Amino acid sequence: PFLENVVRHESFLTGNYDTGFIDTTPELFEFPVKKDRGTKILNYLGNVTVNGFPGIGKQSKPVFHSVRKPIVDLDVPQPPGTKQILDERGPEGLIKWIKEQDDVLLTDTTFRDAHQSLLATRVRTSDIANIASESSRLLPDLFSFEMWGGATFDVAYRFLKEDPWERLATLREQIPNVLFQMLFRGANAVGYSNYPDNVIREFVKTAAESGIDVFRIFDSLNWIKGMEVAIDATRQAGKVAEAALCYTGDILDDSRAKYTVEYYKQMAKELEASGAHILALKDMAGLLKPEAAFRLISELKATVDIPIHLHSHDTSGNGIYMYAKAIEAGVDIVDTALGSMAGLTSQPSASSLYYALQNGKRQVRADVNALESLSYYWEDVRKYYQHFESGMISPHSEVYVHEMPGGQYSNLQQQAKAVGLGERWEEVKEMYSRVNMLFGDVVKVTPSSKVVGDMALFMVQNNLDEETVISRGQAIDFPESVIEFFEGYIGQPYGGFPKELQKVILKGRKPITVRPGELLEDVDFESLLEKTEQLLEHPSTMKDALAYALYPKVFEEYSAMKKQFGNISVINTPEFLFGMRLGQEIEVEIEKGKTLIIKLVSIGEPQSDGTRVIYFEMNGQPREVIIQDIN
Ligand code: 3PY
Ligand code: ZN
Repeated sequence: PFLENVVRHESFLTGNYDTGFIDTTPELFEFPVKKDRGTKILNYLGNVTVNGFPGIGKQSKPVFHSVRKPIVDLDVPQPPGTKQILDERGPEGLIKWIKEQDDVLLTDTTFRDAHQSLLATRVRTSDIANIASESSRLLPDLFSFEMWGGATFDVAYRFLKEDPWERLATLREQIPNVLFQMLFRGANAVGYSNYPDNVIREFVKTAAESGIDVFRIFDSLNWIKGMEVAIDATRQAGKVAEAALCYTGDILDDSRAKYTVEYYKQMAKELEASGAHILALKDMAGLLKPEAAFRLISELKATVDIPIHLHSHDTSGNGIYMYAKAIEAGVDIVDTALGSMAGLTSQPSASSLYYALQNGKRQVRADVNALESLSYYWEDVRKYYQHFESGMISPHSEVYVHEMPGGQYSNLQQQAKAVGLGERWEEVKEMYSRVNMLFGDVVKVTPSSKVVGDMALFMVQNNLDEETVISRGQAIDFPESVIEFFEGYIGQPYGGFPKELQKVILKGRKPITVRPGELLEDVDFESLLEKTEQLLEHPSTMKDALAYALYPKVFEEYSAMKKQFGNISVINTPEFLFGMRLGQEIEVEIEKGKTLIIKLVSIGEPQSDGTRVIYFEMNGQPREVIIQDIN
């Protein structure tokens, strides 16, 4: 294309050029962008077939049978649900409605926390979108679908190479009747450290405009100051601010005196006063025991006037028993997942809870056959992601000792393997609980849980114990996240930092005690928009700018990948993760009504430069791509 540009250039044609011609005519370097979506897709398929998918590697492709989907008449409009209540009556009207319900309401987490906790967050938009219309018709009685936020935002760009905003738009179109809920990490947004206030405000505003109704807002240290900006932004957007108390320790254990019923009641009062519409009790690790749940929910109901929404993980196997006690105590809403995506590090199962409460005083309002039929779909889809399973196959009551959040378990395990500690996983878990005590018994949830995890890996790897960390600490380079934590950049822990350890870790640096958002400069969205436009090579939006503001490097890699392979979210998951078998023929719908029929014909021998030619047929025509074999 460069030579073509030169010979077609006006200066060249008129002979009016000198040796500076190339330097002074940058347009020579603007090559026409090949809009060949088909070739890009073939490049992706060739690549993944030869080199495997990150985190899975090169595997022979499993045989997947077609997924079971419930038969639902999609021409019949969706029955109205909670979304209509919010849109017609506003947050206050919705709250009033919740309080009037006798039954316990459900949030279904299958689209977010369930796969974050079981499958390292890897479930792709296409697999959720494929069942969204059916879900909206079969589960119109839900309080909400938790379907966005937490780790899904980051993982979409980082590993799935797809745009999480498109997920939101696609699902919103298909599910117009049930509230959409997201998990928002307060001043950490959907990232791992505090961001400037204008990023938090703009994120909430844009997410609200794009379809999120309920923002579950928490702070990883239960520091209310870290939640206030997000609560305010949610209220300003006219949406539902669900502010969370993160539960840790054991209120009934006198030897764990730091986090008491009084502590949680006080925090609940403050959150109600700061404008929360709903109070969430976020039991991110599944530490809340049944009797403790009865006691805490009873006390919280007597303390605040707003509805209470309970979130938990079933790691110990006690989830249903615990929920039943919380429901007896009057909790308004609980989080469950569809059966095949429930249990273990995920949420308790909706259908199990249904049967547990059947014919009792307070029941689950849902069509249990609908729950079961959707569960079959997920049982089949889950198999695609088998390589991201944690290996946990039965309840782990040891969670009460290590206190690791459900969403962290499989992620920290991957991290341990990556640094060569796969064989010492038991030690890492034990160290995790020791680090917690070393740090002064902190709330552990993203990102504070990541800090504890990083420190645990670091100590196991370097054979350090609590004593040597302090005595030899001056000579130790601690992990970056640990330094940031002790500097106060993810907030202030309840009871303060352990002073001696803080000194050793900071080595003379001064910690902050104010809200990081007060010190961080606002970002300039204009310049971020320019930047993302350059990266994507097409007009960009506030959504792109927000993603770039949160994780610039991840967004750069995502844009580079998009340029190379185009929109790969249209490829079905089996081929996306495992590539194609020789002779296999697949369909890829690149846009509505436009389908490519792709056949893998043969894979050439590796050349001396490490490349291979991959021979395909696309819509009957022979096509070749050249792939670098990195094995
Ligand atoms: C997240 O922040 O992603 C969580 O799921 C915390 O529990
Ligand atoms: Zn959770």
